[in-house]
Amino acid sequence: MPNEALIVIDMQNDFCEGGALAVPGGNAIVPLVNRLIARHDHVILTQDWHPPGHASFASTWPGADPFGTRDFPYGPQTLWPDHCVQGTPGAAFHPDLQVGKAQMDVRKGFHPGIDSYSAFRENDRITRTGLAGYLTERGFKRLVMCGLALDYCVAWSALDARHAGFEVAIVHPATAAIDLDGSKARMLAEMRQAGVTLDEAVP
Ligand code: VGL
Ligand code: ZN
Repeated sequence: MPNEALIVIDMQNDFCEGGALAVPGGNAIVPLVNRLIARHDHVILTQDWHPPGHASFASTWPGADPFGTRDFPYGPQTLWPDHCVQGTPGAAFHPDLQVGKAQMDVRKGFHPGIDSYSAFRENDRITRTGLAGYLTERGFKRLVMCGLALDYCVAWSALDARHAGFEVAIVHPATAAIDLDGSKARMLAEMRQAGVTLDEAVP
């Protein structure tokens, strides 16, 4: 479809088994994501791309624990183990990911004090990545999403894409979830409510 783009979210080493913030099942979806890449004409990749000492890292705050919550100027923010530090092997794409035909690579989370789950809007919900403008200028209307993590970066990206007026379908088997404190069920419900389609078959 000429007006459809595939958005592959954060298929980086740190989110796969062996990485700093490993999502269970991350490695196993690589072949499915590659199949989706092969079957789409327009492929866009995203990368979580944090500077060292990023505010979302628990290690930045003395006494704080990973997976805890801290109040940020923009609201409560989950703290994570250090991950996807700019230019490190953990921030690189999974070595088996077929990245060659990607037309765009969106990096997010590089502002030192703001986390960014969504590929469109950072966690302050104000700062833009520029992706909506890019997709609009290129005339895309329908977005197919896959990657990591289903209940964080994929979900937030899908919700923001709906908010920006795009049709959104997630290929459920080509995702994997962190599932922290019920986040998976919560985000699946929010996405359905927002009109995000969850496809159970991989085309
Ligand atoms: C992500 C937590 C922190 C994700 C990124 O890609 O889902 N999750 N940074
Ligand atoms: Zn991150």
